[in-house]
Amino acid sequence: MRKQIVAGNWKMNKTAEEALILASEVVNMVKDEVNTDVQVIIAPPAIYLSTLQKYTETAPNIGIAAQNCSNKASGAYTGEISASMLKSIGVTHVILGHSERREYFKETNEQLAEKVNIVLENGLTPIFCCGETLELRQGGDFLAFVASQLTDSLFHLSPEDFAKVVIAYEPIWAIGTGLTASSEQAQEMHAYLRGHLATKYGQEAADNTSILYGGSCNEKNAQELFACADVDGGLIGGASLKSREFTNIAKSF
Ligand code: 3PY
Repeated sequence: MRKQIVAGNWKMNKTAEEALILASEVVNMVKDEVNTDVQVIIAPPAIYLSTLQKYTETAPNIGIAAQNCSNKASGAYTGEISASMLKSIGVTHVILGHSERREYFKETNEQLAEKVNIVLENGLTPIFCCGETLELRQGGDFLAFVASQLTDSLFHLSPEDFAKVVIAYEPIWAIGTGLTASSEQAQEMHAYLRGHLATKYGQEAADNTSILYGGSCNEKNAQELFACADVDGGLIGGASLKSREFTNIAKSF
């Protein structure tokens, strides 16, 4: 059985004090209200990971993710943070290939394949993001495009390593725009991607892979999205900055 997961991507938001308040509220609400079968992950800015990790380790179903990491192991890479550093402070997951990193920092599928490798080598779980632009969706070739992101960055993995990966489908046209994919659009893509995974790793492995939906997911639409057969939770942007709303989303299965 695959895991149900709700991960909050805080992006570049919150001061230190605000981050402490948000994390402690989320952890307390999740402990009190969310089914322990649901895995909840917060992904604050890297500067807060070490402090906030202490909060998250108080519950087994709460994890903490970095929003990115280097594709290099160590060395003269000014400003970068390595997977082994993240591991050493108790981080559990790393978001990789978010469309904002692909767009503003020009991350390529090849670099992301290296990041996936280094994250796995350090015993962390990659949350691998994929998704199409509005032009691609309107052009009709969007299913194959998103599948190729998985092929290029993940299909070199052994079945054992692949089994540790979480996938997040985030249509770029739905990120920060207030537009959400309809549940039919999300289900179509998730089912297609699961079928694509099955061609490489077999149906059982595909069925065991959690595929999250991201892109303006909020407390109003989460229930309908999470009810789709192939949607296993969400990667939440703006709505993860409000403890009440984020917890409500985690209760939407
Ligand atoms: C969004 O929902 O806007 C996101 O980008 C989540 O990662």
